Amino acid sequence: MRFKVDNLDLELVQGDIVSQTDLEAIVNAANAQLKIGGGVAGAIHRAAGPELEKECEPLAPIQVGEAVITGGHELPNDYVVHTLGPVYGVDKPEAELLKKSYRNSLEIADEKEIESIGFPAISTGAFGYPIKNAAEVSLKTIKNNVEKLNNLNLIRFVLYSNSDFEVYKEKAEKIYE
Ligand code: AR6
Repeated sequence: MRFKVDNLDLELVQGDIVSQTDLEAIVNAANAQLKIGGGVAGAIHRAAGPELEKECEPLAPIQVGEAVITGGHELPNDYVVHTLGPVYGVDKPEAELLKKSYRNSLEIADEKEIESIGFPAISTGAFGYPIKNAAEVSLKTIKNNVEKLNNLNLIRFVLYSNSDFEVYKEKAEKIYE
């Protein structure tokens, strides 16, 4: 599923963030210490190999909403952007912090002249952010920041479950059409 936002393509797919072979960068829903962890972070570190954690070490800890960038190591992608989303019900205001995670991830990638990037649904797993609210915040943040981007021309949401994909699809149709 694809939407045109100015000169940028926004795609929604159901799949695994570590299998996006055509993207220059993928985003990690990281922990503050930038260690392996579970969910997306576990999958990314396992696929990238131990050199990723070594590269991350001097960059940690990161704050909620912050984003840092590393190489992709054994991943098919050149770069990984690591961002720490808010823990729902703990890090407040949640929506502002989630927006910050997306905005900072987009900015750091764009500054590196990256043209294509894939996002998981940050904070919606272990961090408990309700998927409907997270979909709305993330899709609107992208819409509101597109004009500031000089290099990115493809942003892909990679949703793990079919139900998350359906939620994103419904929200994106409202926000982008
Ligand atoms: N590809 C795409 N999406 C995935 C994948 C995958 N391989 N695996 C899970 N998801 P989470 P968070 C979905 O928990 O909520 C970690 O332990 C998942 O279904 O990875 O930001 C870190 O170490 C959910 O919708 O990230 C942190 O401590 C979404 O990705 C903490 O979890 C995010 O789930 C971060 O929690």
